[in-house]
Amino acid sequence: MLSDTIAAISTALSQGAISIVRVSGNEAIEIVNRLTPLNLTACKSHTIHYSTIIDPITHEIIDEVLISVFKAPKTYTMEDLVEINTHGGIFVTRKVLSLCLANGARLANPGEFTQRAFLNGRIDLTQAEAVNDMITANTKTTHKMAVSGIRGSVKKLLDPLIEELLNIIANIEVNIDYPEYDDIEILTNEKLLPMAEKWMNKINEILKKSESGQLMKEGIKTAIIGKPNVGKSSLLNALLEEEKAIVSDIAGTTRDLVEGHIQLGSIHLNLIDTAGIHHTEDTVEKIGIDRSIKAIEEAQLVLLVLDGSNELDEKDQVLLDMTKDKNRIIVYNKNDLVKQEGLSISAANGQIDDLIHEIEKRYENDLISIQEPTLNNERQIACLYSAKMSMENAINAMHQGIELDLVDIDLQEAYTSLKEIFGEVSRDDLLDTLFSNFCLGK
Ligand SMILES: Nc1nc2c(ncn2[C@@H]2O[C@H](COP(=O)(O)OP(=O)(O)OP(=O)(O)O)[C@@H](O)[C@H]2O)c(=O)[nH]1
Ligand SMILES: [Mg+2]
Repeated sequence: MLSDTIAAISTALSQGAISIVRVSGNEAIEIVNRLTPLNLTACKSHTIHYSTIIDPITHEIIDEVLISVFKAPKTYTMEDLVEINTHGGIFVTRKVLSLCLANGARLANPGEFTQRAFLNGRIDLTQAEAVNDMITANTKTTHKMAVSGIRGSVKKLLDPLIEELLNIIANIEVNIDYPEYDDIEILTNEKLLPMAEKWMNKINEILKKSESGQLMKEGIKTAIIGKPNVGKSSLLNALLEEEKAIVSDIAGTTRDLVEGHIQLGSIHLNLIDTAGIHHTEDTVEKIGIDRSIKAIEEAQLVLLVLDGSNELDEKDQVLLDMTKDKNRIIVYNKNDLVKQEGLSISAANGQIDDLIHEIEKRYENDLISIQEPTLNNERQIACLYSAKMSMENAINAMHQGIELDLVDIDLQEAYTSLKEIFGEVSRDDLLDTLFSNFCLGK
């Protein structure tokens, strides 16, 4: 598969000042050479040349261009790579690409340039993923994570742990082959268990920070809940600073979930305004209420709104009970009418600063922990998690005095899971799916 030469438009396909057509593979230089009067084969690597692209059949000039020549192996893909900067018109860019394809290149799949960089060993899988993260990053936090990911932060983070794991495995294997300890129990208790437990602590720490990182990256699923008319939709609008949801003094105004996104400093909330929860015979309202209950279950943060201008009743109590185990913030709304003890706001008047401070305070630690290196996505976290599970099995086995060659199997599994993070033991179909999420030409 790597023997063919691929081509694609690497810039967005819309009108712009310039577009780039990228060609990579053994024949990249030769193919583009057929389209230009320059002698590209004689050009030095990492040089840029002003020239024209000419249709070799009609001899028509297609565009004046800049051609960059990068010779293997110091290129993005580690293959010969040519980039043609065309004028940024859709027609001309497509024409240049089609000439490349007519002269021996194959259209690249999404992400295939980066996939080649990975398959040719220039970057590991976490770095390849970070390339995509960089393209999709839209906040300071996601950008920062992408930069460190591209620079190999995950490898730096996990290399010492891989080393320590190998050390534990080596200790076991030496003792299986050349038992220096007569009593295996002494070896496990004095040497292996403390090493394994120390390792586990570090893994747990990384998992915790990585989960915080994910939360900051994906945004916190936040449900605004409460009985009808307490001001949930008013609160959504106040947070979004726009009139997104309908507000009225009729109980049961909101019947379906209304969503919005806000950025509070580095904290990103995915907000859902829900239908007021109460007992009703109205079929449509009932469906809305079922959705509200589901939204509460899925929420990572619940903003429970109470009407501070009225006595709490059993409907409020039901919601207080329903959410008691959730990560929740209780807010008394309508403090312009009556100000209650506790966190109080006036959603209708946009007086919600205290609530915003409370949210910021709650996620302060998550923000601090993402200043440190973490894993960068769910796939990596899942691999590390399975490494942790294998180590947990190994530790349990050691505690039970189970034979070391069996413990060794669990440890080998932990090692394989760690290697999988870097794509060193990945299945091809998994890799294909992963890279297919990339842009064309990347
Ligand atoms: N005085 C006062 N009234 C408010 C405040 N916030 C909301 N209201 C009023 O309360 C009523 C209900 O507001 P909504 O935001 O529609 O309440 P809701 O909780 O979304 O109601 P449902 O969608 O029916 O469940 C409206 O008349 C709002 O103007 C506030 O801070 N002070
Ligand atoms: Mg509403």
